[in-house]
Amino acid sequence: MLEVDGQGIEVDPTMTLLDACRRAGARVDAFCHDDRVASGGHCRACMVEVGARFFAACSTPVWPDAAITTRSERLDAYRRDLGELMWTEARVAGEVAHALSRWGAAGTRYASEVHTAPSEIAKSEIDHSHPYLRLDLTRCIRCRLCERACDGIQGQHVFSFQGRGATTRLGFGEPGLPFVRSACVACGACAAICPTGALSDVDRDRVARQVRTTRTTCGYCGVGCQLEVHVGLEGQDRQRDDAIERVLRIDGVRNAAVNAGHLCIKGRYAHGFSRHPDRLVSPLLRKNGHLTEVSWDEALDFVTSHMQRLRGAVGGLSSSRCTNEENYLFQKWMRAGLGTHNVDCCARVCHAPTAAGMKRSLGTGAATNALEDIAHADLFLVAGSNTTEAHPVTGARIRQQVLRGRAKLIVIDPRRTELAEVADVHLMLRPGTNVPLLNALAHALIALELVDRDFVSSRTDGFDELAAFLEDLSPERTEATTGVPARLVWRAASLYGQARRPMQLHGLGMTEHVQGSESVMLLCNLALLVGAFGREGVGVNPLRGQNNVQGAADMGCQPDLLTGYLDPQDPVIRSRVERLWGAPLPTHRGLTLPRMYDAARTGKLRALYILGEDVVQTDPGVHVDEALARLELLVVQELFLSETAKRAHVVLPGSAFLEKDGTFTNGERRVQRVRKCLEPPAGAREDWRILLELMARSGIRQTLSSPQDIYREIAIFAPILAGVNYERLEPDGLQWPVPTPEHAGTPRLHTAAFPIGRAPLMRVRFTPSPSFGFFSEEDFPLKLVTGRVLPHYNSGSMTRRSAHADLAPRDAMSISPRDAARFNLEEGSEVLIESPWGEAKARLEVSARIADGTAFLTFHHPETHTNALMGPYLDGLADCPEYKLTPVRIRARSIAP
Ligand SMILES: Nc1nc2c(c(=O)[nH]1)N[C@H]1C(S)=C(S)[C@@H](COP(=O)(O)OP(=O)(O)OC[C@H]3O[C@@H](n4cnc5c(=O)[nH]c(N)nc54)[C@H](O)[C@@H]3O)O[C@H]1N2
Ligand SMILES: Nc1nc2c(c(=O)[nH]1)N[C@H]1C(S)=C(S)[C@@H](COP(=O)(O)OP(=O)(O)OC[C@H]3O[C@@H](n4cnc5c(=O)[nH]c(N)nc54)[C@H](O)[C@@H]3O)O[C@H]1N2
Ligand code: SF4
Ligand code: SF4
Ligand code: FES
Ligand SMILES: [Mo]
Repeated sequence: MLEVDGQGIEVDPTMTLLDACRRAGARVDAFCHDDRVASGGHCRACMVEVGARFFAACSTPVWPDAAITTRSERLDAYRRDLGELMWTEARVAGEVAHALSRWGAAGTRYASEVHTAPSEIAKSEIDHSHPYLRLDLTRCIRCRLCERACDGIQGQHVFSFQGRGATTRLGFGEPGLPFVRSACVACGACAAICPTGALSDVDRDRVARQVRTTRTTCGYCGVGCQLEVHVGLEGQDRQRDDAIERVLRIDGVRNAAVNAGHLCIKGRYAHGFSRHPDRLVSPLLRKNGHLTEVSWDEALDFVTSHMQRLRGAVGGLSSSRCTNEENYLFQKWMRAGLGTHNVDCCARVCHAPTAAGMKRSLGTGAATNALEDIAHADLFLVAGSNTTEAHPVTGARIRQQVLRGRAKLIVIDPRRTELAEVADVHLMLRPGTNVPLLNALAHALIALELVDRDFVSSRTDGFDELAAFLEDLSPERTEATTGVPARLVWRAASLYGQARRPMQLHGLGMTEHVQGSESVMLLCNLALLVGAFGREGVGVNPLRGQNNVQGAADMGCQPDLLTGYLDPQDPVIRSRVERLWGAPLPTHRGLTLPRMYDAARTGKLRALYILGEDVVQTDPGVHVDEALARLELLVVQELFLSETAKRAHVVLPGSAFLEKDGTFTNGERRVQRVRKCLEPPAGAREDWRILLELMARSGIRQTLSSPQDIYREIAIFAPILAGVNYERLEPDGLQWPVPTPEHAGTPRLHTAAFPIGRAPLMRVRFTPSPSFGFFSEEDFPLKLVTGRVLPHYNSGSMTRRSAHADLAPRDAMSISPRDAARFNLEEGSEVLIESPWGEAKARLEVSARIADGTAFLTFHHPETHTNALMGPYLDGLADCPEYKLTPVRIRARSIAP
C-alpha cells in the first residue's frame, strides 16, 4: 500500500513508481518509457516527488509507504525548466510538444541552434532518402526509444547514440550515410514509438482526413499479423464527397496474440497497390484476339456456359491469397457445380510436401505448435527457412530469444541468412542434400544416446529398424555429399538432443525438392527421437507461406481431400456431403496442378479457372507455357492484368484483402477475421460475390449471401471447425481443431497421442535429384536456389505497385566472391543465366553469404523469367516443383545502348 497524491493504492513489489501513478490515474508524462521495450530513464520527464526528493518514476521501484506527489510547485518549476531545455535541443512535435505546452514551456529562454539555423541544419539533420521513414534529428530529444525498439523488438541494431552530453546525436551507421542505405528493414517499430516526430512514418505525414479505422489480418504472409488500417481521404480530396477513400496508414494491433503490435515492411507499408491505376475495374473478354471490356453479365454468362460445355474436362486453381469463405465456395463450385475434383491451390508449389510428410509421420499435416511457443523454446532448429525475410515478425521473435540468450539456434541452409548470423551452429549444406544431412543428425542423436527412450517406446514404431538403417549414415560418411563438416553435425545433434524444449521451424528449403516430403518426414524423425511433441516450445512447425494457404487446404482446395480433410472416397462422408450440397460428388480422382498442366498439353483438360495466382510467372515454365496455350478456356480472377491474365480468354476483376470480409487461417492453424476496410475500386467485385454468382448460374441451390453464412456452412461441414463462428473469433481467433462451440481451440497438437496412434520412424534413402547427375558440372557449374527477399512478395504484383519497388527495383542473382572471380563477373553486372530448360536475366550481386558453387535468384519481377529456368522434376509424393535446385551457368550480358 502506498499513496499517490494522497490516494491509497495497492501495489506489488515488481511495480515502478510510474506504474503506481498510472494505477492511481495520475497523469505523469514519461517520454522515454514504453511498455514494449526495456526502461531507459533518459529523459527525466517522469520526475515525481517522494518526501522531499525527486525520483524518475519510470525507473524507480515502489517501496512500502512511499507517499508520491505528482504535482507541486517544485515539480511544476522543474518541468517548465526541463521543457525549455528540451525546446533548446529540439524542435519537438507530436505528443512531447503537447506535454511541453501543458507544462507551460512554450518556448525557450536559452540560445538554441536548432531554431536559428534551420536550413543549414536541415541539410545534415533531415533525411528523406527512405520511401517509408523520415528522420528529422532537429526534433530528437535523445529519449532513445527508437534505439531500444530497434534492438529489443526487431533486433536490427540500426541506431546508436554517438557523442556525450549536449552533443549526443542519433546515428545509424557511417556519418553521411543516407538512411535508406542503413541496416534498416523498415519494420516501422521506431517510427511507431518515437514521441517527438524525429522519426516518422511518411504515411503519418500525409495531409488527410481520416474516416475510419478497422482491425483486420495482414494479407501477405502466413504469420497472420493483426493490422489497424486507417482509411480516409487525402490531399485535395479531403473536401470532396465523391472522392475515393484510400488507406492512409497501417499500425500493428498492440495487444494482438500473433504480433503484439509489431509488423514488417509489407504489412505496414505495402498497401498502395489497392488504389493503383493498374487495378482491373472491368471484366475483359477476348474478342478477335484482344481482351475487350464487357459487362459483368456478359462475362459471367460466357464463363458459365463454356465451363458447362466443357464439363468433364475442366479444372480450377484456387487462391491462398483469398479468404476461407472464397476457397470453400471455389471448391464447392468445382465439385458440386462442375462435377470435378480437379481443384488445387498454391500449396502444391509450396508446402504440399509438408502436409504429405507430416501426415504420414504424425497423422496431421499442419504445424504442431503455436507461435507463442517461441517464448518457451530453449532451442530452435530452423531448416530451409529464411525466417527474418519471409516471416519477419516470427523471425524477429526468434532473433530476440537468441540475442537475449534464452534459446540456442541451429540453422540448416546453404546460405548465411540473417538467422544463421546469430546461430550457434550453421549447417551450410549443399542444396538438395537435406536427406543425408538429416539422417546424419539422427545417427548422431542415437550415437550420443540423446534419444528419449520413454517417448520412443511409448509413442513411436520402428526404432530398432531405424537405428540399424542409420548405422552407416554417420556425419563422417555423409560429409562429402552434404559438404557439412562432421563435427558441426555432431555439435548440432548434441544441442538438439540436450535441449529441454527444442522447437523446429521449417520452410521451402525442405519442401521444394524431389525428396521434399521425405525430408519433412526426417524432420519428424528428429523430433520423435527426442520426444519433442505435445508440450510448450517444441514440435515440427512449417512456416506456411501465403496468408491463407493453411486455410485453402483446410477448405479442400486439393484434389484428394474435402473441407476439413474429409476423404471423398469414404461412403459415409460422401452421402453426408451430397445431402448437404444437394449434388452428387464426382467419383473419379482429381488432378494436382502439374497433372492438370499435363492433361492440358494432351487435350484432356480444356478449361482452367484460376483465382488469384499468377502461374505464368510463378510456376515452372516447362509446365505452364504449352499447357495454357492449349486450353480452350482460361479464366483468371485477378487484381491486375498479371502475366497469366494476359493469356486468359476471360479476366474478372476481383478484390484484395483490404476490401472484403471473411477469415484467414495462419500457419499455426489460427482462424482470424478479415474485415473490409474500404470498398473495392468501382467496377471490381468481392471475390466471394463473383463465386456466388457463378454458382447461381451453374444451378447450385443455396441460400448463402454473406461470408458469415458461408462460414456457418463450413462449420457444419468440417468437424475440426465445428465450434468456430464469427462471434467466437473476437479478438484473436481460434486455433483448430475446435470441435465444439465450447472448445477453446488447440494451440498444441498430439499432447497424448498421434491421430495415427504410434508414429512411424521413417527410413529414407537419399536418391539424388536428376539435377545432380544428368548435367555435367562443366556445362552447368552452379546449383541455383530460387527464393525471396524481404521487400517483395511472390509475383510482386502488389509490392511492385508500392514504394517497395524503390528499395528493390530488380531481381538479383547472388554468387560467392570466389565464383564471381572464377567467371570473371563483377557486382552489378547484367548476367544471362542458362539452365538446360531456359534462360533468365538479372543483375549480379556478389555475396559472402552464399557458398561457392551455389547461386541464389529471386522471382519477384516478370521480366527476369526466373521460372523459365526450372526443370520438370517434382517431389515424389506431393508433386511440388524442385524450385531449389537447378543446374545453371551464367555469363555477362551486353545490353544494347
Ligand atoms: N518477403 C517475402 N515474404 C514471403 C514471401 C515473399 O515472396 N516475400 N512469400 C511467402 C510464401 S508463399 C512462402 S511459401 C514463404 C517462403 O518462405 P521461406 O521458405 O523462408 O523462403 P525461401 O526464400 O523460398 O527459401 C527458404 C530458404 O531455403 C534455403 N534452401 C534452399 N535450398 C535448400 C536446401 O537444399 N536445404 C535447406 N536446408 N535449405 C535450402 C534457401 O537458401 C532459403 O534461405 O514466404 C512467405 N513470405
Ligand atoms: N522460382 C520459384 N518460383 C516459386 C517459388 C520459389 O521459391 N521459387 N515459390 C512458390 C510458392 S511457395 C508460391 S506460394 C507461389 C506463389 O505464386 P502466386 O500465388 O502466383 O504468387 P502471388 O504473388 O502471391 O500471386 C497471387 C496473385 O493473386 C493476386 N491476388 C492477390 N490477392 C488477391 C485477392 O484477394 N483476390 C484475387 N482475385 N486475386 C488476388 C495477385 O495480384 C497475384 O497476381 O510461387 C511459387 N513459385
Ligand atoms: S524501421 Fe525497424 S529496422 Fe528500421 S530502424 Fe526502425 S526499428 Fe530499426
Ligand atoms: S510478418 Fe507477414 S503477416 Fe506480419 S506484417 Fe509481415 S507480411 Fe504481414
Ligand atoms: S520516462 Fe522516465 S526518464 Fe524518461
Ligand atoms: Mo508459398
